[in-house]
Amino acid sequence: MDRRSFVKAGCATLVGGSLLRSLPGLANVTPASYELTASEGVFSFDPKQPDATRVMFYNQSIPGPVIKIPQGKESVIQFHNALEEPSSIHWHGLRIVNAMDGVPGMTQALVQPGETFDYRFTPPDAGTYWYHTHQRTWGQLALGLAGVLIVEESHPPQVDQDFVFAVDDWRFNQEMQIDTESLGAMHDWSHGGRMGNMITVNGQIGKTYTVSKGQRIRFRMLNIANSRIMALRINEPQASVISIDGQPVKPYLLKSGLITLAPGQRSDLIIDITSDPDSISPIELLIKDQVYPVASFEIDNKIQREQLLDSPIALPDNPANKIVLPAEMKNIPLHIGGGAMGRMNKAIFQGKEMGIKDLIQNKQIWAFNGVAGLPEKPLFSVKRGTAISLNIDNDNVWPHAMHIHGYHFIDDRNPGELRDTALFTRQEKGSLMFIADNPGKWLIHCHMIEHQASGMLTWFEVV
Ligand SMILES: [Cu+2]
Repeated sequence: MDRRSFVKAGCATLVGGSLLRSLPGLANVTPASYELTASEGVFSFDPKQPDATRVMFYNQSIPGPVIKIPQGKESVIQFHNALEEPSSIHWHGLRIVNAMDGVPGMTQALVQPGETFDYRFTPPDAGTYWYHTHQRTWGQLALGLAGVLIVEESHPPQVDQDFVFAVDDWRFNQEMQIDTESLGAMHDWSHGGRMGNMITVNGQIGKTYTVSKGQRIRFRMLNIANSRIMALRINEPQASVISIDGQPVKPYLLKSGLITLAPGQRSDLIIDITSDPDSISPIELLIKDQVYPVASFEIDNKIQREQLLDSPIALPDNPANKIVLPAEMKNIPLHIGGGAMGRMNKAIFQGKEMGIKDLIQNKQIWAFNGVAGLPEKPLFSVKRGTAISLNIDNDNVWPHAMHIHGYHFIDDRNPGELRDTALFTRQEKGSLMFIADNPGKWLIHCHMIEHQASGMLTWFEVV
């Protein structure tokens, strides 16, 4: 490739002439620099359909541009708010300084319309992460304010292609517009959250990935939906998990190609394509006993190699992988109550005990340890370096995706992996264990965003 076509190809990765800007060649002296502008506008989820849908997006793209930043080096992401309402950006899964965590009223002031905020941080761990609004998330995320963030390894495994698969769930009305009338519906908030009627991958209905037989691909899968748990099936038998929520794991082959991602969760796969040339290998979403193809590998007529690669696929360890938990930990019980068909009849909200009718009037229906919504006092306050075991009792009939800001934890139900978001099914118990070594104020919340909005959030402090 000559320099000119290289530059052209490089530009083609900037979705829709976006404002994403990097400063190549200066990375060692000046931090990598990007601009993200949140605005309202129109977007076409189906390129064949002229119907444009009103959305909120970053850099006029859904999802927002894939931001690639280096591991262990400072990056600056300049956020411009061109919305008509305040916003902020949270960097999901990144273990960064508290002031950059993007939680309005806790780690920063709201970014008002017309304002700019510089997010400046050094990600310690490589991997697949994402960014999204953390203001009125149940509305702004449902309208599109999310994107993928990749922290690049200095020595990534050799692959032929590196793909992003960001699956999302939208509720459209008859006019192919996002159903905004049902935003905030208490029925959704008290049940499983807002479920959509249209699945997209990378903002497209029926996304296709062109691959060749024998190719090795890296497949970065993310669930960026408000509330839908995605049970997915890859129809390529040589698909191995190499990382979970950004952190490397000992590679293992997917069983029957099945992978479940709760909202907020990610998994990187290495897939060696075995399907024959000129065939289609669908990626399916399973809902009860129904199967919905949501994307596909289109195998072209070339053969990359006759024999599949057998070179190692393991990722290098991140600093997060080196954390060793002590035998003694501070136990923090976290009882989750409420929701439809629950037994909760009262909870404390904004310092006042309320019956269920008053709670619902305040749009609250869930409680952590009997407290709905963000409490004034933290769930716990500890000295830096304290080992924590957050003992979760999901005492209700709904699944929840529990997310801890700023940390990765070991889940005693799957101690071989690190996560930042853990799924609890109805009545399930489990302990999320980590060392509270990063000072600041950090949120714990359900990543079914409607549950977060209706009570499921609290915070802790590390001093
Ligand atoms: Cu939940």
